[in-house]
Amino acid sequence: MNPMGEKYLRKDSLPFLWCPGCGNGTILAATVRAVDQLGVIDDVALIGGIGCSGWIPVYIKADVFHVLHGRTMAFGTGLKMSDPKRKVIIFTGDGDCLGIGGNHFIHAARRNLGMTVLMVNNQIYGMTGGQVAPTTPLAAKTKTSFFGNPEDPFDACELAKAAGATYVSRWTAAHPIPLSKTIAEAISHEGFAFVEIIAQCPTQAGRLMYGISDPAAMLEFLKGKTIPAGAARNLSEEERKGKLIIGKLFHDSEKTEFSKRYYQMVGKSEKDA
Ligand SMILES: Cc1ncc(C[n+]2csc(CCOP(=O)(O)OP(=O)(O)O)c2C)c(N)n1
Ligand code: SF4
Ligand SMILES: [Mg+2]
Repeated sequence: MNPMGEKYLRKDSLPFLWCPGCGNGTILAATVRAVDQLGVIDDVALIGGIGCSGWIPVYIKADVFHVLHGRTMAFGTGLKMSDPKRKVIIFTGDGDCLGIGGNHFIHAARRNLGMTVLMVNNQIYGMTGGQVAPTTPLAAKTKTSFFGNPEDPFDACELAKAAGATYVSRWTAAHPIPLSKTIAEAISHEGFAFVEIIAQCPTQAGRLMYGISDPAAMLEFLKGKTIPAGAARNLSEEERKGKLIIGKLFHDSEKTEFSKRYYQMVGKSEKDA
């Protein structure tokens, strides 16, 4: 095992439950590198929802909570408000975050609550067998949209920004190095930081939607759909259609983080929390 694995993985929880070539392993590695670079492993609280992606924190030696489906941000809110010094990092699937957990998500963003939300977007409900998700592309075939998905998907980054998130970024599992740097930046951001990570799910999304079950081919496919945010600014709406705009999309470092604002208003120091 490599030194990072030795240092941070719960070896008694291995092997990973993920399918071979799943993007969640890359996201776990990118998170561990970010936490190691910042030297904050003792300050983090890692919260995972229900779904394949919700298992990412379970393998990391830290304070970890594996909570109800869609309730990561509800748990994170309680945790942050009672212990504002904690660096709360949330691992949530696209279904977990935008489907059942959609309401918690928009309100945590609206409050600019200090947490890092890593939303793994594999465009499908992976763990339960490939049902349509709020991120499933229009016309895509899944187990529950056999004739094609009649719904338009959410743009999670636009939603986060509109709701009040103060740091918004999008990468894919095919960009592990910038992803790790972004996660470090998001953890260092005081307010609500949202990182959407487009990840390959060869078993469900790959097979059902794209007819690609090879993880490497799926990664190449996703990479081919990306455009860096800077370059995308010069493209027309038509040229951007169907593309994934990657990079930092929004950053406001001025707005006061919620727990700080709350403790100031009630005249208490957050140290008394
Ligand atoms: C209250 C509740 N409703 C439904 C489920 C069943 N369920 C488990 S995971 C999941 C969806 C997982 O999809 P996503 O959040 O995108 O995570 P992924 O597995 O794709 O990483 C569902 C519907 C549940 N566990 N609890
Ligand atoms: S079903 Fe998809 S997301 Fe879940 S472990 Fe398998 S490849 Fe990964
Ligand atoms: Mg999913």
